[in-house]
Amino acid sequence: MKTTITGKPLPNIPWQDKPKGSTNVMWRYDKNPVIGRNVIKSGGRIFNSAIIPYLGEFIGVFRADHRNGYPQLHVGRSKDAIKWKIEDEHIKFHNEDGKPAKPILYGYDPRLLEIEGTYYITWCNYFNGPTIGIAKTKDFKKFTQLENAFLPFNRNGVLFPRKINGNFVMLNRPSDNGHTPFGDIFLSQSPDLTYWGKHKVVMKTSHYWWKNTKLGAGPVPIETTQGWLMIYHGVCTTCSGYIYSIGAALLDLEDPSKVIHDCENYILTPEEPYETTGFVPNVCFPCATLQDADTGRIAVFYGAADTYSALAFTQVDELIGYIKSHPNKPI
Ligand code: BMA
Repeated sequence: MKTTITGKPLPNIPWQDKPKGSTNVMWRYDKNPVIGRNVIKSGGRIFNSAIIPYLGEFIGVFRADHRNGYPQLHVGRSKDAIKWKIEDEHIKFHNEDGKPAKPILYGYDPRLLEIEGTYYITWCNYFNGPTIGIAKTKDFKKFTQLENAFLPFNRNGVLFPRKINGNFVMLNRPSDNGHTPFGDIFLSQSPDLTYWGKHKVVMKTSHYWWKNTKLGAGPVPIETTQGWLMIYHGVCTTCSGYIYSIGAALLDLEDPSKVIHDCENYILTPEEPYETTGFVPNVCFPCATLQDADTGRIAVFYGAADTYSALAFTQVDELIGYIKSHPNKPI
């Protein structure tokens, strides 16, 4: 059975065919990285960022680590989702009453999506420690910050692109205050983006070594005819630190707390110099995809080595076939 993406055609996404002879199910853009160091005045490194189609072109919310060390969120625009113009000024939020919100101390690893005509950002926000911040915008000029979704500590808050059974649904990853040495993916639900509950465990770490320390949801899940395609990061611990690889699984369409297929293998792991060398070596951290429902093409936008932004490609039917044929088996 051929798997297709449930969504709109988007023929202008970045794309390159798989290199001849490649055995990978996800392959890199040959001109990576697409964002290098020091492209804006305020920040040296732009990575772990989120992009979406907007008015026939592309827009994004980018994590820029500033010269004072704190990450902030910046808007960026692009005609082709490859060459980006990122604003020097970071986003200044308003409260729901229209008054300027208390400036955020830090914001990182944003995810971005549209639900029913409103754009939402979720990110890791300081709230006496890291938790999940939420904001909305209609025009990427005025941003309204909502209440934080959870108590600290939590990271990798990723909303589904539509309500499911009447609720907003968010994947998230309870954590600690530092470089958390554990972490499973949970799911929480809300009728209004303020009150969150009905928490469920979605996916736990695995005995397979590349994902035996912690997991975190990556881009906004992609709806397909076979289930929600959840691209995630899996982490292992080595003598010289964590290694972040990219994995993929399918979740049940009606109850996405149920994993219907998960894969024993990573689909991308740090190999290229821009992934293995940088501020934090050996990190591939996906935060967004662009996909074309007509062809099943998926472009994955990922942070590399906490320093660069990069692109990789996959095709939905091939990827889901790969997940199913390499199951994450229990010991
Ligand atoms: C995680 C987050 C990510 C980062 C990763 C690797 O805890 O802070 O932003 O990419 O560590 O340093």
